[in-house]
Amino acid sequence: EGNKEWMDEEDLKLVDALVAEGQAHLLADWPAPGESDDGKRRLLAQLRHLDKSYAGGLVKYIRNARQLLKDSKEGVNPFEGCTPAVPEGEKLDFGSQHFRELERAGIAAAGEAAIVLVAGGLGERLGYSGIKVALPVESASGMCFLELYVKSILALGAKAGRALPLAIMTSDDTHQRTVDLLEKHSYWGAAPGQITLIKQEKVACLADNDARLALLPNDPFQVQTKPHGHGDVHMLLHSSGLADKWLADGFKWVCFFQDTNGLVFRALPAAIGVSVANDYDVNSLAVPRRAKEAIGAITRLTYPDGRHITINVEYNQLDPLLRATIAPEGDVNDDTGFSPFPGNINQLVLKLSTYCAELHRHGGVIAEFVNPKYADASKDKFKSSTRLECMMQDFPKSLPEGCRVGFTVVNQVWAAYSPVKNSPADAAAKAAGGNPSHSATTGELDMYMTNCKMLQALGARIDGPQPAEFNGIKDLELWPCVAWSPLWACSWDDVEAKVTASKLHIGADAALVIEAPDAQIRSLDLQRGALVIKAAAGSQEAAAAGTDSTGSAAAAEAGAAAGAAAAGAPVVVDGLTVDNAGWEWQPLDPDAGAAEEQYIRGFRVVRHDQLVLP
Ligand code: UGB
Repeated sequence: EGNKEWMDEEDLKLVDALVAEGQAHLLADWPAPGESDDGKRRLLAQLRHLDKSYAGGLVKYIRNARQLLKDSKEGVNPFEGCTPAVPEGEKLDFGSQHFRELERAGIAAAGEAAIVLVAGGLGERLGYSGIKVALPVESASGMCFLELYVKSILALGAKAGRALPLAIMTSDDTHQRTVDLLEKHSYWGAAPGQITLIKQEKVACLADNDARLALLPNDPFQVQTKPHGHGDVHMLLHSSGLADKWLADGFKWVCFFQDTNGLVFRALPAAIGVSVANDYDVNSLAVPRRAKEAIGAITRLTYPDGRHITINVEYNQLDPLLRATIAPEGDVNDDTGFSPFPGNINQLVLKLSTYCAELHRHGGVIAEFVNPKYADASKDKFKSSTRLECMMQDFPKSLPEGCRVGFTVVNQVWAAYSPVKNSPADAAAKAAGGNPSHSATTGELDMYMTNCKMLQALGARIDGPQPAEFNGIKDLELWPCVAWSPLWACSWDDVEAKVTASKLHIGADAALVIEAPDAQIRSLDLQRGALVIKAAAGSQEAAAAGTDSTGSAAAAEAGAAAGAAAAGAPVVVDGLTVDNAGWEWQPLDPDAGAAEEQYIRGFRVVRHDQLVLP
């Protein structure tokens, strides 16, 4: 009691409210005033911080937790009475005429889209010590994920003649390093204020079924905290005022995506096109999913009262739900080799007016859940403290009846979703079990495959792929290592306009990197080796003839032979044959040291020689 005398009014109010909510233990062992006062102030400051950073405050958090812990103990099934079914949605073939029409429509509408990246998670599963958005998407260009995303948004904005806003959700684990990365690269040319960082806070851990907050075992003046999940993004877009600002600024769509899918902007514009065509309030991008694969499943649920929603059901809940209802065999592949339930990839297109209205209704706190690890069957004790969590894809769960919720499946997984999530050991095990490894290895190889298949579909002659094995992941396909900046091409139409595909040949061992935004490839025989078309200040035409076999020194000659054009003119590759020693994707020697970025891929790129233009 003596300690209360030095507390200010705000502390007192919070302490009284917490004690009334069963949290007296937080202060029960406090020594008399004058002893450990710094520690006590530290705890009070933390409690105030936790109170402010949760919509409704700590008391609301504790009440929500108590109810969810009770439900969990009693085994309440969140899908009680629900009948699942395979939902109907738009299924697209990457690059088909229909896909390209939707992509065109989506790019036109992207001028009215705000973009949100959730990047508060650390790569613990991946075994990478840095922030994941700093990882190279692939080694040919070395472009990191954040650069790829920012440049994609710049490219879409340039088409619309408008700077598209990007919000990045960070956490204490990732915030400073994300700021540093952006500043180091001068935001890759984004306009001042175009990128906003919103930081999620951790939430208090819970020690028992009464939702008593857990103090750290070695510090009686600190509550243990853990991440609340990517669902925080909705609360933050509301509390920061960003969602409302975008609506007021005339934006119509808000698109969400996760941190390490280099292919996200290959499918997102078409998904925006689908949203426009169907006037969807919510549209989730999805890919074919193998039964039991550890990604959520888009499912149509019908409640006993006839209501129905189309929602993500996490993979560990889908199988028991199916067994208990329509399919005693559970989640199994059909004759397409995939589960009939498409896989959620957490790329969402939401109608901004509906989104903002919902945020005002519930503050952005959506569908929390708790997942305690119980010490025994009595479910009275936890093995370790737990906390409430939430997922961004659960947003539609609270939507009112009548909202239009759909999804868009891209039938070619390799063109839409290849995230970097798993450590080499986990990745190899997943691959051995017939599942996508979602590794740094496949994240890189799938970029090359997608780029090559796009060029091939447009009429280019692409050799390969070559069989490969890296990090114990067998049966990989190493396509020619083709990478380009989104500022060069961010759509099928861009690629078609900038490459005369019928006059392009790329050999199986070749690498091609296109950075120059206005580069044109009119005729290129990249027989062997590496070609880099750089975005140079004062670009010059590299209309080149003859054969390069001596590496970069030949570039000047090649340019000079064709007569270098005025500075600033686009690089035009016309009549160029390239044959040099190139780059080698060399499996790592397990006994030799390697950088983390190489280790998680299982290879290093040895750069023997290259031609650099201009
Ligand atoms: N993230 C945050 O920003 N904050 C957090 O507190 C946590 C994460 P994970 P997860 O695509 O394979 C999701 O950990 O949550 C960011 C879907 O729920 O990579 O296990 C983090 O930085 C699941 O349905 O994924 O699983 C990252 O950008 C399925 O679609 C993103 O949230 C699965 O992804 C995802 O975090 C999948």
